[in-house]
Amino acid sequence: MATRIPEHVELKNKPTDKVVAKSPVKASVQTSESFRNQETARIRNREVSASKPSQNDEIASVGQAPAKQATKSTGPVQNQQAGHVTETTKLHAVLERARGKRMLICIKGYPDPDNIGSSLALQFLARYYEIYCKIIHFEEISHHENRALVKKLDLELEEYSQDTVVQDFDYYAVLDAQNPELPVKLPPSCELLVFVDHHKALGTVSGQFVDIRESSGSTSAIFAEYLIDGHVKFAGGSPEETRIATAMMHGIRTDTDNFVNATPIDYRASEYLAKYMDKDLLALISRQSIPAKTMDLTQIALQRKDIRGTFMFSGVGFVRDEDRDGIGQCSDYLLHREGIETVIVYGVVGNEFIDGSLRTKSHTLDPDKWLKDVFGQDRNGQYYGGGRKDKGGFQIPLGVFANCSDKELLWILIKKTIDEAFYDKIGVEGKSGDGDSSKG
Ligand SMILES: [Mn+2]
Repeated sequence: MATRIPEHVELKNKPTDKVVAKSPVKASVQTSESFRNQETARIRNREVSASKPSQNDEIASVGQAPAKQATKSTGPVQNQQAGHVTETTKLHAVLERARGKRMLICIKGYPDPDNIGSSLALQFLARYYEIYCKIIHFEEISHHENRALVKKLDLELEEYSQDTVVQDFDYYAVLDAQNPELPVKLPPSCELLVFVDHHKALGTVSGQFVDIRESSGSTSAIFAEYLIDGHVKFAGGSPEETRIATAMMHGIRTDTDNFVNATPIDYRASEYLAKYMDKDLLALISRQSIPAKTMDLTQIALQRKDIRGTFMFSGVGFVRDEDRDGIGQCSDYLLHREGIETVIVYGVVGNEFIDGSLRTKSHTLDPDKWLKDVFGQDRNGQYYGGGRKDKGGFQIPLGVFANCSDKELLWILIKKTIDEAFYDKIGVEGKSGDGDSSKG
């Protein structure tokens, strides 16, 4: 089980710190002077409408006074990061070349506020170039907050099914995901047009526009930058813009743990989005109660906790598919325990996968590397786990073991295997006990 990743595999991923420079952006983007001038002219033309709705006193306490004119040069943060304007220019050039075509925006994994917010932003930008977009997702929307987001914002997202027609799309986009591989086959002529993310990249990504920035706490913040710096901005006022801004703000908020892990680009984005979002709506979306199931799961996780030094492991057994997010919420909660730096909660979800969530406040543990070390890759070279700064997750298919008729026995087997992989990694010997084995 604990397939060790050979050192060289790990190294392969190391240089991705500088992905932006390395990614093979195939597109020969012509950032010609004429294009720039054109862009500047368009910005000037739009300034008036873009800065119209400044309800300045309404703007939340994001620190900086709101920019009075939405020109490219406003805001001290922006000046420090002048290089990013280039990315915005490239994106607009790529969209311009795809004018009038059809693009599928694919949400990989479970739809969450950040990938929903970014998808809406891309759809908004693409519409300016008359690119028809359809947003699809492959997994069910499982988190109660995310269901509320989609419902309250009345969003049109399509869950992929066999009836979904993907044949007539020229391009696709993947946002807020570590790689662009999709669970479905698109026609060979369908090209990756846009790939934007803030996680550590897995391998190299070949797309016409690739922007991977680990320096950002969220993908929505990167998209806000395209709105701020580009010539297609929110004009304010339309219900659609309000909805998009609200979703993006929610995405930034959740991905940065309520701004605890926010970076300058997240703050800058929030300052901009605050002008257009609906505060009441945001409050409504984020103030959902904790489902009873998650409470129950947390209780189980506490009962079964296994503390090893600063680590806490907990196997919660079989979990229904729709309660999957409870595992992550459990880990969040258990991390509050004094003396614990890293929490991993795992269970069998939907009798299909062993699904686990890692949370850490350790300064030295890198969740991405740690989980990849522990579980390795499958035959196709896909890692079973991964993560970012302070959190990670893993998913291991049960495969044929899903058919085991003795679930109790199966769980003992799973728990023993998983626990031993963890013990092996942290260098402790120990029996995988079922109850609280917190001996320190
Ligand atoms: Mn994200």
